[in-house]
Amino acid sequence: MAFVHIPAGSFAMGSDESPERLAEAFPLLERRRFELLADEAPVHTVQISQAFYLGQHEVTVGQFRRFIEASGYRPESEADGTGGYGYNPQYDPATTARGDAFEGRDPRYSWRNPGFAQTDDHPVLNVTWNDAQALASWLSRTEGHRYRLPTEAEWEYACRAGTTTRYPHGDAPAGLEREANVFDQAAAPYWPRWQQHAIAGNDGHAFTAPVGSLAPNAFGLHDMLGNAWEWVSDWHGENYYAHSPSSNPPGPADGSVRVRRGGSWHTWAFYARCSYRNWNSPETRYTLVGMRLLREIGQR
Ligand SMILES: [Ca+2]
Ligand SMILES: [Ca+2]
Repeated sequence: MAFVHIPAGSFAMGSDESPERLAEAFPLLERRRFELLADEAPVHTVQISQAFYLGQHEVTVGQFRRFIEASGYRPESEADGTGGYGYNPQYDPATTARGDAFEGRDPRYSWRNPGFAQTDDHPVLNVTWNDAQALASWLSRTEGHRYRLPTEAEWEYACRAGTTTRYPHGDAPAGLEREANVFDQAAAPYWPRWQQHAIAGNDGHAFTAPVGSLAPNAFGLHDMLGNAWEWVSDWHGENYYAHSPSSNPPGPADGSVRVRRGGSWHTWAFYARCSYRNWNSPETRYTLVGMRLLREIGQR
């Protein structure tokens, strides 16, 4: 697993763009979507006081397989017998109560199979927050360094890499295709009803891309935006930014859902902004959700 040295520093976390401004930038989206972003505000200065190493890439299928084989750990999608989610071109979201975009849960789907082809170099999907904890604990035990998920603040600091715009390259969705595998012209033909939400560019990948296929950010990190959503360590707190500590905020002390960041290969540009927060219960596994690990500096 390749890691990149991320220096200590400070940055402006979050976004307080008004619904009006966002509506101008994303004219195809309904207004209610812009009014559900209160958890991104206020923008606040955060100090990251310790340098750290962050995975240059999302954890891959091959890396996860080596963990499973060496440790004997059973991922939740297999251990509880309910499986994960997957892409099935015959599946119709209208047939389910929740209207999920993907078929599941179904034991046919797991980290081994999200319904489309993945090599060992693609990001692992259908892994839970608890699975990520298990991988980090096992690596910490076997390698003599402390591995963990990044905090939400560490993640956004690393994603922004010194930038203050919606995306590392700027505010416009145009150009995202060079740095992020998102819902683009390659993906649109598979999802005719959402075609108009695809970015105008083509990133070359209808589904996941092998990690590191797209351009890195200024820290040298690949796929922080797009490809697979990434679990972070924090519980989600709707009002957390208003009172979080300014130095190394660890997230709320408790909660019911864990944050994931960065969007995925299936995500519209609006939801692939650096500041966007989404969340799920820690045992959620999904076709779009993977992880990236942080390694602390020094011996444990
Ligand atoms: Ca794509
Ligand atoms: Ca990602």
